[in-house]
Amino acid sequence: VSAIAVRGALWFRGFLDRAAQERLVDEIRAVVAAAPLFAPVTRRGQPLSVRMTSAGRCGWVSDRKGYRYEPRHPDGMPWPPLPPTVAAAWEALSGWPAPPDCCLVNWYDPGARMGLHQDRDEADFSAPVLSLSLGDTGVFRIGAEARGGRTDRIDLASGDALLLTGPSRLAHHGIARILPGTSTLLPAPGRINLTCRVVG
Ligand code: MD3
Ligand code: FE
Repeated sequence: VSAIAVRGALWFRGFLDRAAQERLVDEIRAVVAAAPLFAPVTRRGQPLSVRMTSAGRCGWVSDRKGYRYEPRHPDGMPWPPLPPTVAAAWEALSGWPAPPDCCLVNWYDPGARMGLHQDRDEADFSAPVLSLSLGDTGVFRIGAEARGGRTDRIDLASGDALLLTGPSRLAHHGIARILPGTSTLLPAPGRINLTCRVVG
């Protein structure tokens, strides 16, 4: 597979073919059945517009106590195991000698977005982050490690993989909007993003 480099991030367009995308959707259905999507809120109680769950040894949560990785879902159950298609993508692309600790599942309805932020809740920034996109295209923006400044646009389509490695690992990034009607993979408009992280 060949990659396009954008600000040090490696973009693998169409990494998952349609059959693999369908298999992964089924695997995510099983994850969500075991660990339901929840609506995260900020410390101030403001809802994020995405809904989330996780798979793997730990999961990312945000609530009135703040945001952090936790070994259990907010409802108390352990997170389900990493889906096999996710584990295979990580082995193929990450170059990291161990599996990820967390696969965060973000569900975007057509109006959802994610503001520019950095991912800094992990112990070792030398470990890459891998993102897999399913369903409607997300307009992704990636900038520098420093706040402010310009950002570059990447339209993350269904089946695309993005590897955040090296200098891109601490880049500011976000999802500006979803482009509804750009994919037939899911039964309803929306987007799923999976991010695999080594939490430490
Ligand atoms: C760049 N998710 O969950 S994936 C997140 O599409 C997050 O749901 C977005 O940002 C989404 O934190 C973007 C691409 C991505 C993921 C992690 C990164 C880009 C990143 C970590 C560091 C730098
Ligand atoms: Fe992020």
